[in-house]
Amino acid sequence: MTTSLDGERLLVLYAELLKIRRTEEQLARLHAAGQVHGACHTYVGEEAIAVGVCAHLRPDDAVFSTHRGHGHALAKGVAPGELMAELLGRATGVSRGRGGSMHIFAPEVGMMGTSGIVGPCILQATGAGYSFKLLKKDNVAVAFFGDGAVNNGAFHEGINLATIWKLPVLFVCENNLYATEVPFAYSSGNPNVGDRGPAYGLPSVIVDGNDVLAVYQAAGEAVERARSGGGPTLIEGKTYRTRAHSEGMRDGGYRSVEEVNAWKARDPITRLRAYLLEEEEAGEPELVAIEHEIQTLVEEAATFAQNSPWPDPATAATHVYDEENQTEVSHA
Ligand SMILES: Cc1ncc(C[n+]2csc(CCOP(=O)(O)OP(=O)(O)O)c2C)c(N)n1
Ligand SMILES: [Mg+2]
Repeated sequence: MTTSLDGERLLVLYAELLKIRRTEEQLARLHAAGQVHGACHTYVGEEAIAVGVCAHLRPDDAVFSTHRGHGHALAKGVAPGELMAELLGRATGVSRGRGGSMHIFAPEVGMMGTSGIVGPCILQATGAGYSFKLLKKDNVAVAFFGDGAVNNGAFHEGINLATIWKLPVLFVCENNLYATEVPFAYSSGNPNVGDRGPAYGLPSVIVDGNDVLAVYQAAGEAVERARSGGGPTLIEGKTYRTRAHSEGMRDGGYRSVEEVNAWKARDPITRLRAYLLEEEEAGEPELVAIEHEIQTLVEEAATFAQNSPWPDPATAATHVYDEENQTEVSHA
């Protein structure tokens, strides 16, 4: 690990990683208690990718995410309480309790949606990049996607268009080695998604996705290139999810305990913590204070979510159409 970031910025990254981890652990407990309605795919072990990329983004930059998108939403600025309330189906949820884990939308902070469909986020980010270019804005669009998306046609179509039109897009592949229980080694002849970039004429980089500083560095260069008209970048982060594919699912038979433990030993949060202490960027009391602060934030978020009202059944048909710009339609 190495960086030119100052101590203050490093502690922000540390707090962001912890915020995602503790929120996911809390959601897992709520799921086990039967309080989460619908699926819950946690991002535990992969936090460094969302944090390292989103640290460079502005609220008006657009993120398009996956089924494993809580970390992207939190890193982009969605409050833990609104995220948890959404998974609990409450009216205070970020999508007013209508969407759940895979419909997290918060356009006010540029969170343009988690999604239950694997692949389209690549095309949506390409489209957003195209609109930014047409509008002559210096915004960037980011697609986060898993290794399971890269043999979908969306990968080829989105990446090719973005490259030839030099669109301001970051294609961020979170290669956690499995698509549910299918090893990437089985579904691809080349273990490196990043190796595909040169075939498209697309700048590409492969990084240790469990090293937030390496991700931060690669994403910084990619965002700079995109904002200055240099076009897209493909970033492959090698990472690993240390919980089951989805909460409540079995987690055996397709990977070994030894493999899981080897990756747990490369935990992105533990590694940054050790780096901060070794490099004397922070002392133990400072880190413990941040850990308490995040613990409190997440506990309060859970209480907020659990105490929030259910949506009023009378409002079931609202938020379906654009209510602000409705015009009367005559059926005469
Ligand atoms: C188009 C499409 N095909 C199949 C599925 C079923 N499915 C849900 S998650 C998943 C695996 C995705 O793996 P990956 O993209 O590597 O993400 P990860 O779960 O590893 O984060 C699949 C195949 C889907 N949701 N959408
Ligand atoms: Mg995967």
